[in-house]
Amino acid sequence: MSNSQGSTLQDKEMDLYPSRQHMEPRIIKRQDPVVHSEWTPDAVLSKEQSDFYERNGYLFIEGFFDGQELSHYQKEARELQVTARSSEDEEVIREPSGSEVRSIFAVHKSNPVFQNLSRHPRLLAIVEYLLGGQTYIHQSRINYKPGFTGKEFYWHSDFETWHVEDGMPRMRALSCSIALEDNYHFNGPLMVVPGSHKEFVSCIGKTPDNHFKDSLRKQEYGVPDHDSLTRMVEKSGIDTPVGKAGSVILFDCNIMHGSNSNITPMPRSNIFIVYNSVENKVIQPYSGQKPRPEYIATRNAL
Ligand code: 6CS
Ligand code: FE
Repeated sequence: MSNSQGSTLQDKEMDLYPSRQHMEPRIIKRQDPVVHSEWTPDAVLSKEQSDFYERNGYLFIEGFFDGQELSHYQKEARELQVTARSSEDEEVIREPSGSEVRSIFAVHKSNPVFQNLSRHPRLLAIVEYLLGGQTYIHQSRINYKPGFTGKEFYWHSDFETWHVEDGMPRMRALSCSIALEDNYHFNGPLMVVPGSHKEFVSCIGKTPDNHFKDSLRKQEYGVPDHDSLTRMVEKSGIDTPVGKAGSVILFDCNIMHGSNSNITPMPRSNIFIVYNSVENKVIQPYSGQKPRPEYIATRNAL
């Protein structure tokens, strides 16, 4: 493909995954690997784990953190929650109706404890294996999902948003969710559609300006149409990987996922860290709109 100057467009600049551009939803086949390394016997994941991630788009690891290390993260997150209640910082996102703290963004930058956690060698080794080399953090946050009032996250592919709104060219990123509380099937845990990471659902609707101001509280654009989601769930079902505090879920940037609200008394807080390959740094948003702020999507990495 050529641009107006007649020079060849780089792969990176071509929109391989157009979304929010057409009147009808469509399915685009994934054009990128899922596991970006060759498995060898000395790999940090077993062959079964690596194959499971490739096939299903996620991997659940029970008891990844425990003991004092875990208590340290839990205590720090609770303290941040208390401070955030009376904070005016833009990094603090509130529930859609009400003022409870929903998320705190960029904790890997603002907080030394979570900065250390984001560089945890055992975790990074797995991330680097899956993404095939050096990475940087595209986004981090604590999601609180408090008891009684925590609201849902509607179905979405993270990559759809990161591509359209942040300019992430390819599928070479993943999220790591670290449970700070025990996750049950009833307190609004992560739900994933296994295998959905191999198809990109191109969504309808044009992104409103400054969409992030609403979408982080309640996402309404960049969500799949009912028919596509129904087809995906009929084909593969829904998994809810749950376990004790300290468990970790790694999930591919394009897996279809969401979570229900939490009307139980048990909060369900977790830390999300999004790693992206240094070979997949963001360019201008594919929507042609203004990029989102640095605390939501890193543009000045390393
Ligand atoms: O905006 C983001 O980057 C993330 N948050 C939401 C609610 N949807 C897309 C993505 O996971
Ligand atoms: Fe998400």
